[in-house]
Amino acid sequence: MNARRDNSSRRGFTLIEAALSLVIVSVVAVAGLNAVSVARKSRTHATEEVQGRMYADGLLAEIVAKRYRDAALPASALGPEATDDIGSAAWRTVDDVDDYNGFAMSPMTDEGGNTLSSGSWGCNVTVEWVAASNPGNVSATESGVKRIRVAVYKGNRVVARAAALRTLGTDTAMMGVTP
Ligand SMILES: [Ca+2]
Repeated sequence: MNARRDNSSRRGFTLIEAALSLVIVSVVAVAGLNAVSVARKSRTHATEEVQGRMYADGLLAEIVAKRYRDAALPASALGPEATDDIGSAAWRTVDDVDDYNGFAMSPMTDEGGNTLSSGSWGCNVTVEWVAASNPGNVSATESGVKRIRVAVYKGNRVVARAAALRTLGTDTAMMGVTP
């Protein structure tokens, strides 16, 4: 009698153990899958950040290579002049740094209109006058210094940012032209 009771209680305990084991295995499996998913996402983000950095640096290099301001209309406001075409043509017909103010594109293309990315990539650009003594302060009027900021995104995520200062004096030093 006693022996039978011992046997049945041992069998019941084993069932509880089995149930607990299943729960533990499930929890461990879910945790493992989550860890794999997080690692994969982080690797994807790291790869995208390298790619985003290339797009941002490439576009910034294109912009800073332009003249500081329009040669024919040096006193014009920030942004493209009537003779510039930065939006509708396949290629960008621009001649100065601030023609890119407000510029946005998706997918990424080079200056000649060649596609560099899928449609999930894009960017936007801001060009502002900043105080010569403090490039962190935006200036409402011509200061001789322009700050160019490029933000590259993929989907809804800003992947890379790049910025540079371009000065009026650089036109003479770098290009041999009178600004
Ligand atoms: Ca222009």
